[in-house]
Amino acid sequence: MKNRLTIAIQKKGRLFDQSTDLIKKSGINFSTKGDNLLAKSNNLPIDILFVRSDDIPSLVSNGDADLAIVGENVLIEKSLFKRTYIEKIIDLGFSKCRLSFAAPKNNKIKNFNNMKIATSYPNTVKKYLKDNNINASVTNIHGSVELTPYIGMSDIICDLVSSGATLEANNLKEIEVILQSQAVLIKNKNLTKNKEKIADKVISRIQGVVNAIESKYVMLNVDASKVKEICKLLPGSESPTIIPLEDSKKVAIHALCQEPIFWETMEKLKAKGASSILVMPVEKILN
Ligand code: PRT
Repeated sequence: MKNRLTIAIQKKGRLFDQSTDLIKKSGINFSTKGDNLLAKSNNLPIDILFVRSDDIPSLVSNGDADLAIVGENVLIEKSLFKRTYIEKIIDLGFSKCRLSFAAPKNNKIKNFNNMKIATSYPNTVKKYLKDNNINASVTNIHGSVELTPYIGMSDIICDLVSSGATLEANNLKEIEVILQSQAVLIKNKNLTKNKEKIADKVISRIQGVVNAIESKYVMLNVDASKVKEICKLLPGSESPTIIPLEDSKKVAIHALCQEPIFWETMEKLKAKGASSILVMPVEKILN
């Protein structure tokens, strides 16, 4: 594997689909068969490793994987109090969640002093307690954190929340968010020159896919006298293209908008006199 770049992604779970999708959209062809732990790309010198996301930070830090996709929550938990050779490269914008304290709904909590806290993120929680001068005990538990207050194992928990439905189903209320997280692309800091070259290509392609996610290509027609007003309404567009139309009073405006276009924006464009407003998805952007 000396001259092939290794990218580690989660084997199965919440990150798997979007991680494989992102890699494939970046033009790295590979096929996943059954329970294979390794897939070889057939168009680039790249291997994909399928592993547990918990193992990803140490694989990258040790150089067994060169790049990886992992939740930032896991990266922070594993990197606290331990020197790692990992660099965060890109916020990928998916698997967004937060690490929060939560308590049984009937529990009136004033502060966390002397509390028993159950969590799967002991390092992150201990750092938060230390930074905030809170004296509490932390118990590490890998699953079913939400049950621990009911069996007397904890007073409060600190767990990942996305929709809040799990807390609600377990009669718990969110008290305080201590970390916001999303999937991130990480890289080993000490790649060989050859691997660095391949990594640069992959990183630039992944950035191109991520940039494109929120971007839209907008085309519309408008009276030439309204161009300035219309351009002001196009979010995140640098320098729109203005094309004369057969009707000499009118022009077409084409713009790459690097922010979402909502119905409200389209309605405002229409109110300013724009017509034939087309909003199209963008697949990749290479800046
Ligand atoms: O791969 P490995 O087995 O080591 O990891 P894992 O078991 O942690 O995997 P998985 O697939 O559960 O989570 C992978 C990553 O997804 C996490 O590290 C986070 O970065 C991200 N993520 C995003 C989440 C959630 N949202 C999430 N809601 N991970 C877990 N949850 C759990 C949470 O722990 C709680 O039990 O979902 C429940 C709460 O969800 P809501 O929607 O009810 O609030």
